[in-house]
Amino acid sequence: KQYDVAVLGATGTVGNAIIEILESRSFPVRNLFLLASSHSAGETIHFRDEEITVLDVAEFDFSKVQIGLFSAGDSVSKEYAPKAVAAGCVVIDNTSEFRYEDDVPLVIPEVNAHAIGQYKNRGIIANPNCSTIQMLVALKPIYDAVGIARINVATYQAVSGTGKEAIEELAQQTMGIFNQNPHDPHIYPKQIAFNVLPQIDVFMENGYTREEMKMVWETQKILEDKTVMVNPTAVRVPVFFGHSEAVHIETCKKISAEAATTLLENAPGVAVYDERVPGGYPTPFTEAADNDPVFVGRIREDISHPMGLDLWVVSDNVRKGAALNSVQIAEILIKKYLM
Ligand code: 11C
Repeated sequence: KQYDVAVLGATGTVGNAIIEILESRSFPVRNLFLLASSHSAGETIHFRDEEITVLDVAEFDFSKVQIGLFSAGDSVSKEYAPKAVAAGCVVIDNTSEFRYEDDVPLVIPEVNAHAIGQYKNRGIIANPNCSTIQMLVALKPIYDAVGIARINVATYQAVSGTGKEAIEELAQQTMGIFNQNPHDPHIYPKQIAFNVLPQIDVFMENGYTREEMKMVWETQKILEDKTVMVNPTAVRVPVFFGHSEAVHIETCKKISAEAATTLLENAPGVAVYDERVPGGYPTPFTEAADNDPVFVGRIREDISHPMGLDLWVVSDNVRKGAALNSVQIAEILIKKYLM
């Protein structure tokens, strides 16, 4: 069976990756409709053997499609997801607009694919934040085996998480430093080139940023476990593609580094790269960018805590953190529910 699919946000970083992944994974697309704001309508994007013209979402009739993959920002999803659902389309939404609503499933296929069936509630399936996705793909096998009481995580997040203009800002600032042609910050509050910014998204009343609180809310929702304590510090680094995370967990029962490694080697979506020699660990540029797995290295028992385990988790934030995760959800949706 084939499906008519709309990609909303088609000209963005995640939208581009969704289109490429639909093609490379041979998703059974009959007609692909590429949608964006009126500003980007009229551009063309290559898919299979065609050049497809991007349409203005405001003029699109969603009854033409069965599946909508949305990644154009919260306010766009807020406006168009209900319209698409009313027209009979199932929406897989990459924004945070519906993630925290109880009747909207929040899904990482390797972690909680069973929740996809709840799409019937509202016609919407939410895709988690990229930093949550890679962390939970790595932690789920350990959570299942020994339980996790607490997660302490520091992230090192690439600028592609912000979008195309941030990629441009890092490139311009980097070149500007060598050409003595400084490029002032526009997208970020301070220079990102050759710098590190301990702020992603806005500050909340409790002193955490919204990106950090997303990791707390989403972890508890996806694991269906409010007892898991999460303490994140989210940091933007001058990397183009691939988020890294130093993850420190306290398990409920002791697990050795060796046993955790064996679990991770057999876990779906995970690639263990942990050689304890110079360079024997995953990095965003060399391993993660343009690849699908969540890479895990530096697996070791925490010398400061009897139940502690440390991991280094790296993944392509645009692919597994967004586009690939959405397409994987769509694959399960069609196989299990829409066939
Ligand atoms: C970043 N994690 O790296 C963000 C981007 O809630 O889907 C994704 C925001 C989201 O800036």
